[in-house]
Amino acid sequence: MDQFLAFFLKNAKGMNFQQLATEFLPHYSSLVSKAGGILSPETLSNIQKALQDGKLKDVVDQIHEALTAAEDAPLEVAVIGESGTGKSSFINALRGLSHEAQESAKVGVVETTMDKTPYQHPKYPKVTFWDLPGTGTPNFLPDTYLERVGFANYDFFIIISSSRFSFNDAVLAEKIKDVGKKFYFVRTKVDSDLYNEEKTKPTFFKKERVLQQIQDYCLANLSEIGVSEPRVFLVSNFDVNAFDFPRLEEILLKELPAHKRHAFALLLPNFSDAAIDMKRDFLREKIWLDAMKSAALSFVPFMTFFSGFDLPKQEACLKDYRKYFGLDDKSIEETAEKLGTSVQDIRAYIKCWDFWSFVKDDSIPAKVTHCVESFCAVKGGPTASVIQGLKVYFLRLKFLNTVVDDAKLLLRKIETANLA
Ligand SMILES: Nc1nc2c(ncn2[C@@H]2O[C@H](COP(=O)(O)OP(=O)(O)O)[C@@H](O)[C@H]2O)c(=O)[nH]1
Ligand SMILES: [Mg+2]
Repeated sequence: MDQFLAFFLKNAKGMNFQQLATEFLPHYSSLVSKAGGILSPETLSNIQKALQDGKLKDVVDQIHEALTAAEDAPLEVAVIGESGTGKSSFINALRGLSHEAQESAKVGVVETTMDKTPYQHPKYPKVTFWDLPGTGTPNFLPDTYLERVGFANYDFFIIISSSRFSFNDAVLAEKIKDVGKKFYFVRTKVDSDLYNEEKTKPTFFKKERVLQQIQDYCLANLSEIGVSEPRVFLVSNFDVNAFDFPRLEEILLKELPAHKRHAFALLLPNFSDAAIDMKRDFLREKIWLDAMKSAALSFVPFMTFFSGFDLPKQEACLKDYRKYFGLDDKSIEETAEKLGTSVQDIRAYIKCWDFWSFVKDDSIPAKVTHCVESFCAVKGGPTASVIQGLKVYFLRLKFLNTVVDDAKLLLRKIETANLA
């Protein structure tokens, strides 16, 4: 990452725009998460063209627009399924809430209403999960259902079942496809299938075989009712780190439009190193794009970016990162309770607590100096805005890496406590 910034500064100053355009895409692709990045193919080609033409102001505008769109993007997820299949539990699992949490969707309540119910994500108010009326009720009218629930508002649909998918589910899937939206079949409660199988056939029980059977059965069931090439994910709402839950999250991310990925990536619960790394990749991309934007801006006449090294802004950024990784005050309190320990005890071994230790960190100015050395060699010294931009860049990377390490450390503690 740092090499490209140094390379960018040097070549922008030397006006080697062709070089910049050639190196930009391969570098960007190597940087982003395996689920894809924040920039759409269209934005990427616009940036490449602007670099080629030496129009650095256009580069700034393209990155700025993409980052703003990513930050403002609402995400609306529709969850459909018959009553009792685990819709509410699935929504709670994706929202990272325990089923007993106050703001959680009520579990085990028989549906009495035909209305759709919105559940806002507790940390990301722009993300809403919609518990839609079931397809199994006599009132289900496939021809008008999608209109009635306002299908155009949803980014994608999850169709849930805990046994066989119904004919109505298939009709609905077809209709969702016809209106150009994506849908995913989720088969819940595989934990209890496994439990029952093991209880009834202890000698022959093999977890993988049972899961394969459920998968085959779902696929046969869906093709029987007319869904072509269905994708089925086997999950337990009690364990989002197991079975197909992580794969489902990754595919949802991949298939979202670029500007919506950011919102979804941040809300993924922190239940595995892979989920933590995925989030880290999105935030790292954002840090890099911000740095690239401020670097480009420093070459635009009369536009010198000088919001400066604004400490409260940096402190707010660290706070956000802590929130994304479950290290904010409220989450730490909940984790302490889960671990049967105190907040002080957790604070003693995580490092992302002390903002001032980051500000005083000597390695950051050293990195900035190293990065501008090659740039200075071209002609003249770096402008103050370049130095400030790089300082922010290295500081935020340090925040991020520290928060990620802390999140993983805490995850290990939770895993150990669960095994004990
Ligand atoms: N074993 C198991 N039980 C589940 C799972 N998901 C939901 N349940 C249980 O199934 C019942 C119905 O769940 P709920 O989420 O209220 O379903 P809804 O009516 O579709 O919203 C509750 O008793 C849940 O605890 C799961 O993945 N595994
Ligand atoms: Mg429910």
